[in-house]
Amino acid sequence: MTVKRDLAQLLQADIYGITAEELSLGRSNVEIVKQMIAAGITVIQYREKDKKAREKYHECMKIRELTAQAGVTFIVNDDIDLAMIVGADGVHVGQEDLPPEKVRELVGSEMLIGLSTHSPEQAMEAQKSKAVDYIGVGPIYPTGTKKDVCAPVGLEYLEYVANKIDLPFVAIGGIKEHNIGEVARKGARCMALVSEIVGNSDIQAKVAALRKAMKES
Ligand code: 3NM
Repeated sequence: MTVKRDLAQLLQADIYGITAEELSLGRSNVEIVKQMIAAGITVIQYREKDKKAREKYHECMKIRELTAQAGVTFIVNDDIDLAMIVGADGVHVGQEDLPPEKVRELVGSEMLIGLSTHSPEQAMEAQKSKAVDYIGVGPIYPTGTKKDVCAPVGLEYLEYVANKIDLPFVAIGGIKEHNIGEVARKGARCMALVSEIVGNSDIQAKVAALRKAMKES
């Protein structure tokens, strides 16, 4: 079976960047994406809960241009229509969004579909569905970034996924420089961090420090 180009890239990524303008110390989502690319991040998700569709469209068009130039995989959170219109590489949905099989019908066979999961049952179901390319596994630790998320599932759920689920996965939720080594030791190779990256004034230095902490684990 051939692996989609963007999935192959995702499988190699150590850090998965996600935007959050309200935590970005006054910098725009586009500026943050530029800095993530400069830091060598190869998978970036546009996550924006507060803006209207037109503004999100303009931001995503710019981000698509920047990520395409840099060869970075671009994923849009939640908005399937937006992901399709801007030619994103993937769309990431949650448990309460449209079922992944239905998302697949809309986006076609090439676009990546990511699904947030929070329990072994949800991971099993994602694996069975065949429509999902990768899963998010979290929240590993408490997080204030995602408003409606469940209580932390801890490292136990991560270990379950690392040992029992065949899908590629991204660990998420409350991951910081001080605990990223622990997450790596439990079997995660790709980590998504929001506040720890966008909330830092020197994103390149922070990403380098995160990589070092992962390697030393
Ligand atoms: N999804 P931070 S936790 C966007 O568990 C998101 O599915 C989660 O932000 C999940 O790195 C989360 O600042 C927020 O804790 C992660």
